[in-house]
Amino acid sequence: MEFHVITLFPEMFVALDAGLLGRARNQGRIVLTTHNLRDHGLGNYRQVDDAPYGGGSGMVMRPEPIAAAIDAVAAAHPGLVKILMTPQGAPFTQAAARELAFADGLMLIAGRYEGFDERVRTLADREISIGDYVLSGGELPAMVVIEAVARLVPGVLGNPASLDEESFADAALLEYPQYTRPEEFRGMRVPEVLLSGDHGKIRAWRQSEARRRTARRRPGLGGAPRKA
Ligand code: 9D3
Repeated sequence: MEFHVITLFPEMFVALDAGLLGRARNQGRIVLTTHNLRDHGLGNYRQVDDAPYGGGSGMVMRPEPIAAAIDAVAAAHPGLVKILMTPQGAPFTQAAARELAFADGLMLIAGRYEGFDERVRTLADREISIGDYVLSGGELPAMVVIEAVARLVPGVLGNPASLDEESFADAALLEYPQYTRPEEFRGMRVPEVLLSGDHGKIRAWRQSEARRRTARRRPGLGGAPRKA
């Protein structure tokens, strides 16, 4: 699967050299290419932003450089799903990641400043936000989408069994509590049931812990309504 990012800060994407994704890229399972929006900037100063019509503080991304960048990437790589990263987009979820994983490739458009000229929206297939908090640009959100989608590409994740577990888990409940060695840490013991070797009992304990935790922390996430 291919990921193409249009951005003013291509250097930020070195973060994706590390870990699972770095390995998948080395194996050729995924391709990540950044495209510098500045290359399509206007005039001697390669301008990509301008003051808002109607006044107000801050700068807005002009449409022409973005359109030129999108057209250049689309001409070289046909069939990419075009995604505008914007605080006004649809909230990004695991369900959205699963949908996007079917695409042959994604084009992610990351903005800076106070946002895009409204006409830029017509150039994208969809708009995504990663949540209701204010960031300085669309780069980190684009990386979040890339990581969530890439790990669903066959062969990228080391252990495909954990994919099954999570597709079922994210539908309904939070994870049950997990423990590893040592048996006692700072006075806190591993629950006795996990040391019992009784796999029926362990399964039942994990399910009830997952339900309890979900009801307390995320009422409405498949769990019972919150208790006082
Ligand atoms: C001061 C008005 N701001 C609205 C809350 C405008 C604004 C804030 C932040 C305009 C752009 C940005 C930069 N953010 C993104 O480009 C962005 C983002 C985010 O900030 N949070 C969650 N998801 C995303 S996707 C792109």
